[in-house]
Amino acid sequence: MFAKILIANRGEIAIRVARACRELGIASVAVYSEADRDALHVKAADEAYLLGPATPAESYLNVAKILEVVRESGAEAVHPGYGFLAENAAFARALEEAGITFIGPPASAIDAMGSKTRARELMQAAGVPIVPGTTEPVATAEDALAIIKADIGFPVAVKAAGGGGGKGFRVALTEDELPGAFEGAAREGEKFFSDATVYLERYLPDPRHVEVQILADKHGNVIHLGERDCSIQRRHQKVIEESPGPLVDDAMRERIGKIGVDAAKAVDYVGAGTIEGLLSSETGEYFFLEMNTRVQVEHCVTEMVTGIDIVKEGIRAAAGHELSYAQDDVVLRGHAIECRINAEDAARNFAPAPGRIGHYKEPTGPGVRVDSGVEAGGEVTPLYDPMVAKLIVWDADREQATQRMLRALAEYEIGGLKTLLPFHDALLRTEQWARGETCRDLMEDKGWLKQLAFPKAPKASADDAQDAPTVEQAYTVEVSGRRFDVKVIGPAFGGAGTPNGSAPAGAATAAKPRRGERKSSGAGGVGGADLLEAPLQGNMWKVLVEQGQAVEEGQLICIIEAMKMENEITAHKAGVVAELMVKEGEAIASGAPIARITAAVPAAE
Ligand code: MV4
Repeated sequence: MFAKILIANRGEIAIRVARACRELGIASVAVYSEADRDALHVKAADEAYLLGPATPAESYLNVAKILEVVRESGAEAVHPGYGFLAENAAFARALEEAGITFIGPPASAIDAMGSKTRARELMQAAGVPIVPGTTEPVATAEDALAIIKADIGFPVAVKAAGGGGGKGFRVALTEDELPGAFEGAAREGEKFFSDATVYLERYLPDPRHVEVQILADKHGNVIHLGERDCSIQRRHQKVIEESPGPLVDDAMRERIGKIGVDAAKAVDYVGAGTIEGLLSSETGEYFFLEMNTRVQVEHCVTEMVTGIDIVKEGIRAAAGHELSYAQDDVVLRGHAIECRINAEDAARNFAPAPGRIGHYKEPTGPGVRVDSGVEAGGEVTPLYDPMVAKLIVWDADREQATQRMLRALAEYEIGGLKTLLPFHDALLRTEQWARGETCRDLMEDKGWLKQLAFPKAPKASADDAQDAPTVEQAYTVEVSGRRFDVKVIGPAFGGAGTPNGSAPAGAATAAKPRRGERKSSGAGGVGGADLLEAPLQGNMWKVLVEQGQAVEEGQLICIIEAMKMENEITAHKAGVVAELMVKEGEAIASGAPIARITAAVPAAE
């Protein structure tokens, strides 16, 4: 076994790996950026090294610097966690060449699965079912139309070959939508993966995202640990995961498990990996989508129902050990659910909500597991993933696990910033969740989400005005040299004397002007009321309007990418874009002007 492992990651997954190392008697080395000097993952490891400045490129993605720390620390192996360098074949190769073990599959397997067209070709050859479509890249929208008419039919999914996880994914329901979908997928592929190549798949209506957990060793043993259902997603980001899948019975588990094992064997996989696929709820067909060649965020639900430590098995496999389990040893017991606790505001389109964590208390008790990367006083920066913790519960069945999750969510106290805690609470109380549906309608419905985050806002302001407790405040005032004692009696809102120091949610939201919304108007038409400002810091990913264009209130103006999320910025009023102050690709500060929207067509200068 390794004596020392370097963990090339941060946050909850770095802590998860450090814990596995401790249990295996392996020394752990943390690395950190300047922004993470006081981070929890630094304390979780036996030693820690500074990589560099806060930006990922200068720290957690800095291969040269990480290799230097590997040498300096004397680590024999590197665990990449997920994200950052986890699926970077060049990094795996660089370690291999330096005689260091990469805790993951061989670089060739990362490469094979990295190109989605190549992966589809390989899977087809291995007898793994893929969504009907092309395995060859499609050059133009005209070529695509010919293939669709001959083979696939509409609706069709257009996907970037370098993509994955929903980036570069477009749908064309009809022929009219094909050129836009094709260009969109190609453009996004170029932007994110420097590869404009796209391929086509038949679009499946409302499928379930079902994935298979794989473990493989260097002796040719490959097993599966059953499935996870991750159908509850928002903009291709998973929000809630569970195991077993609500629609999967033993026979189906055996069928899709075998598909997963065949897929892993086809690329000589080693370690922990996941086959992602789509399960048609209509026909029960299961199709390979892609393979994630790393440990995943949601591995915990599988650990809870199988009792198998996936991270420890991955480390043991990398060290050349045989798997501790045969397929027959794997039994799924009970039901596990995971809620991702992101620092996001569900009411504001899931906008990132970075900040300093104030009060902090994690839930405990029977069947509850919290994998978190934060503590009281810790800073959540917009530079990294918004997921601050994962709340995982186990119970005998889905219904009881849901009740246990609601209990644990209620026990979880996170002060100082907005999180998805109230969102999860509301979602798990819906009929759709109880029936085991995909909740696609709920995830897309903006009105429902708004209601979620401010459940009592309109009612509270009306009720509280009547029933609010009153406070008395005594002042001494001086008028013309004479002193008087005065008492002021009024409602407890907003002033001193509110029980917990903050105004009720309804009153506070109503009173506080938010960025990007109308502000007090200056003189003339060029005042603050015209200005649309960036509600958060990030990167200008897409600008959808041009100067001089007429816009409706609520129309999409641009998309800012921050903390790995796309944030839609909409027009705060109807009018004309008199001035556009932003460009695609540039960094944007919080509060920076985006556009000036005036009521009338701007006069010629
Ligand atoms: C699809 C699809 C329908 N048909 N592909 C790709 C990335 C992943 N995050 C979701 N992806 C989808 N690919 C074809 N051919 C529908 C989705 C999809 C989805 C699938 C299952 C559960 C939730 C989903 C949410 C959005 C899109």
